[in-house]
Amino acid sequence: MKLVFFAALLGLSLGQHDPLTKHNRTSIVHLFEWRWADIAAECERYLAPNGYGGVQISPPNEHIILSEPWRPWWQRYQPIGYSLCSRSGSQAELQDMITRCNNVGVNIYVDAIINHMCGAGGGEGTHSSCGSYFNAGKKEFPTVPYSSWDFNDGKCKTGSGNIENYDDIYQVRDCRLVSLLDLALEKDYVRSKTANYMNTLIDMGVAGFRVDACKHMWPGDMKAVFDRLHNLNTKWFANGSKPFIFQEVIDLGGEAIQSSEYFFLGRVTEFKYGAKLGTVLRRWHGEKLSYLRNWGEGWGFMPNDKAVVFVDNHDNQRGHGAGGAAILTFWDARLYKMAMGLMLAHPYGVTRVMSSFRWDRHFVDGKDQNDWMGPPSFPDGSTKPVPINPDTTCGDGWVCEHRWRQIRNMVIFRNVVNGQPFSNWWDNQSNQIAFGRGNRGFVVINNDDWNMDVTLNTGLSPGTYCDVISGDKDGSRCTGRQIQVGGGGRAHFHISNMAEDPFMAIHAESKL
Ligand code: AAO
Repeated sequence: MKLVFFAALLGLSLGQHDPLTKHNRTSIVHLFEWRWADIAAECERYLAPNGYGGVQISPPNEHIILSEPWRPWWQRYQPIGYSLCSRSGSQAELQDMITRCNNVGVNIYVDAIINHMCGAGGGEGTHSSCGSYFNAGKKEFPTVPYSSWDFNDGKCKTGSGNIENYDDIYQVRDCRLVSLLDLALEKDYVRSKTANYMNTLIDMGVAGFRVDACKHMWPGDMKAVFDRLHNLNTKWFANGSKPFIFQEVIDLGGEAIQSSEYFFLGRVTEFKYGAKLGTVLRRWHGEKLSYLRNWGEGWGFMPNDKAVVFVDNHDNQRGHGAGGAAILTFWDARLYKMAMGLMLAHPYGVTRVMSSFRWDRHFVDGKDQNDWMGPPSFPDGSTKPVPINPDTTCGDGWVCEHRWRQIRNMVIFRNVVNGQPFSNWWDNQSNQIAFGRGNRGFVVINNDDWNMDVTLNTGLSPGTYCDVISGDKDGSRCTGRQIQVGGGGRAHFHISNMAEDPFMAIHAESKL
């Protein structure tokens, strides 16, 4: 009896850690600021056929609309209410996207903002995405409705009302994050409103949530909200499935609040991962690829089964959040592809791929003056669609890293090697490394300033394999380089340090 009880408890907590991706697909892509109509099309025409497991979408709730600066991307992190019209589209378009993505086995994860509403200086009026009236000064959000009773200000003890010191956990959780009106999640009323919002989305068919700003909420309050969540819609998910929860907590070490406080609620974003990987690939501070032999928990990262990992995110690719200059992004394409290749080949964590838009970077004293710029838009501020070029890339300023051959093929690699152990490590004690995943896949990387010429144990069965970095397997031939694996699994690799992409990857399904 006791055993059954504990098993049930365990099942409950495990539920929220499982992304519930389908068809052995393993990675999530963040289609940052995409319109719902474009995501729906992308699920059908690209994500499902190329093995993506799910999409993190931008916040779907009603948000403030700002003119100074003009329509910044971050206006969507300032909720006005929980109606479902946003810069990405209407509620009908949202439902259509969820349905169409689910129908092709691609999950939708919602970026949920339950810590706060808009900034205290957000003004009064109807400048919100559904046109609802609000008054930030009076803390009135009639569509929810929230009033001044529902905010934390009484509890916050700083002079400014804002978080001033990240070493004081009371400030971090009871005061305003960059002046955003801080909801009193200890109140049953606020818990029920936020849970209702999330339940509406669950009932519409989403698979889970990226929960924003979790460091700024008490884990106990969050538990009270999550305990009210419905199981997933049985039209697409097994009976009794719990929503996947991954929490944004920035913990690079050295602060009072730690990621581990949130493990019991779901997975947590591992920000050390991208910061360290960027440092290693840039070869800063004497770091080398050969040190990645014990990458993962060996580097002081959180437990594998708690982590969501990524090379960059929508904040730190433009200097917000944490990670600083080490973070690799599409702007550093060559190193970025290597970092993505490494992440996707390595077994640690649930992997998230970033898909960005271009903006006019303009650095003054190391700070990008245009870090606020929103997605490609028409003069009226509405977001542009994502056009697809004949060569499968995206147009109009949409970067679509997830469509880059090297990244897309490594997403497939990760699916092919899913469940296989980290194996056959090799390094030259410098910046040339190789490793495999059991007998299903093998990667080789050269980030030294000289050529690589080695014969290695791949663990793969003998045969001819297409390198999926320089090309694809196309029927019975390779469009890029090919690798001969001999008896005993040995293969020769030559990688020039001048190669466009100085790394190679082969796997069981790239065999001719
Ligand atoms: C905008 C304006 C503000 C204005 C506000 C209200 O920029 O000037 O006051 O509106 O009118 C996004 C944007 C914000 C924007 C906001 C609302 O990034 O610029 O504010 O929308 O429109 C903290 C949080 C973390 C948060 C991150 C940006 O802990 O949760 O700041 N990320 C999420 C979202 C993000 C969003 C929000 C939250 C708000 O992903 O897009 O903001 O919904 C330390 C702390 C971190 C802290 C950072 C940055 O990090 O540890 O917890 O993140 O500071 O403040 C080293 C340290 C590292 C440290 C870092 C930076 O690397 O090791 O720990 O330095 O100091």
